Amino acid sequence: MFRNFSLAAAAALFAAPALACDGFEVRDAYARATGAMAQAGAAFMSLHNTGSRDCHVVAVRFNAAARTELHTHQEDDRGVMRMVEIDAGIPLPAEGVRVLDRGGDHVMFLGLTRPFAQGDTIEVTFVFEDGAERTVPVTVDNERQPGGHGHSHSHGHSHGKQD
Ligand SMILES: [Cu+2]
Repeated sequence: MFRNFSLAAAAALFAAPALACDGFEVRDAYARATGAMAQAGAAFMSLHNTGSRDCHVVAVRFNAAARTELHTHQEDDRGVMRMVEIDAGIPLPAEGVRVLDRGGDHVMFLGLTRPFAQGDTIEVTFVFEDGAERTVPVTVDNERQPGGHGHSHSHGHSHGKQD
């Protein structure tokens, strides 16, 4: 139903931004420091688009890291799992869910300027294709075990992992 916008309708949209990612929600988010020196960290969560329009996460920002990237794991030609940046970002179709979990997709913080202390809340900003941004609180839980989904019951809803 959105394919046949009139120019007037499009202009109205720009005048009063109806953001494509109005339905964006982050659930069951936690972050942890990684590596021996804990100079890097990662965050895991499920990303939900509860809206009726597709949206697309193109970047993430965090103000206490030198760089923040969307990562996934890929197997290299020797069978070793390595982290790689997801250049294309994360598409979230209408009513879609994308689970970021250990060993798969994650938000990567490189060059932490302060340590991730257990129980801290950090603010992570998601940037969408249309320029809109959403900042969400993420709790630091360095003790969380892989695969734990807390209370979100989000098992089995991971879509579109890159291979
Ligand atoms: Cu990573």
